[in-house]
Amino acid sequence: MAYQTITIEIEDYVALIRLNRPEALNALNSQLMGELADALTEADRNEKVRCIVLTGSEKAFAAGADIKEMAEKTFVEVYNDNIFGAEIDRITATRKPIIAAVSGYALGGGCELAMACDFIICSDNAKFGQPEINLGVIAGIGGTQRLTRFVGKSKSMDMHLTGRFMDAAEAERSGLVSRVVPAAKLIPEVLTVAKKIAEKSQIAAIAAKEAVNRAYETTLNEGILFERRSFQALFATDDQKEGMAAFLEKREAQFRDR
Ligand code: CO8
Repeated sequence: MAYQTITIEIEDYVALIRLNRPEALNALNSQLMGELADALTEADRNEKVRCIVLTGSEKAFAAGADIKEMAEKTFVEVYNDNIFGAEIDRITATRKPIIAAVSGYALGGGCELAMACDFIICSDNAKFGQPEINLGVIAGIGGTQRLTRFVGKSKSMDMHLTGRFMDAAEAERSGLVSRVVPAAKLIPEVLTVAKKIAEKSQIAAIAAKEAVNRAYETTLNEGILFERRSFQALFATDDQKEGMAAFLEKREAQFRDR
């Protein structure tokens, strides 16, 4: 499918999706969110894709929702359009692992989009923030909930109430990102991580993603039971037999997603 606001390259079972509105620092407008949701749905169905990397430019992952598109809207319009609601739900419904590779600004909806991915690797020039309060609004696609789960109440309140930015070191220290890498190496490093994930059993990768996400949706006991059932169910797969046999035979496993 031809997209105008994003680009996609698929290589070695990894889809690299780039937000591509450089004139607006990749601000998220309706077209971009629609195209991104479509691309992720497509990637989920594509057998040539086993892991997805979502990135922006060196200067900006995304500087937020498009303020020009939103500025004149009324309550009735944003309510009736459910602005970005359906798209972010489709994005988080993606079953295959998605890594956000963040360089530069990840602000407002940009920070929220990064947090809607499975984990974030950022470059040392990254800046995260929820500055919506400066515009007289608040986060609208999960920021108050997801940032709080990532970094805790105190830091989340600080970010949402002051609108200040968090640099890469603080983001790593507080658990918002899993790794920080030099800006020039961001994409190669993240692609290496993505290729490593792409080599795993796809069934186990999706089960791991579902189980970790359960930690945010349910009680500890329910989550542990969900994990236990998924673990047990994986013994019905050929990949479990192959993975364990390969270990015992001291060779690389050849997973076949069965
Ligand atoms: N929307 C639209 N255009 C933008 C945005 C944005 N969020 N951010 C930057 N741009 C545009 C600028 O207008 C400018 O365009 P032009 O050259 O035509 O004037 C171009 O990108 C370059 O930007 P700057 O000249 O401002 O670049 P600087 O390097 O000086 O500054 C900043 C970079 C600090 C990132 C600055 O651009 C900035 O503060 N941007 C806005 C950040 C922000 O407030 N983000 C939050 C937006 S609100 C939001 O995300 C709500 C989420 C809820 C989503 C659910 C409902 C939709």
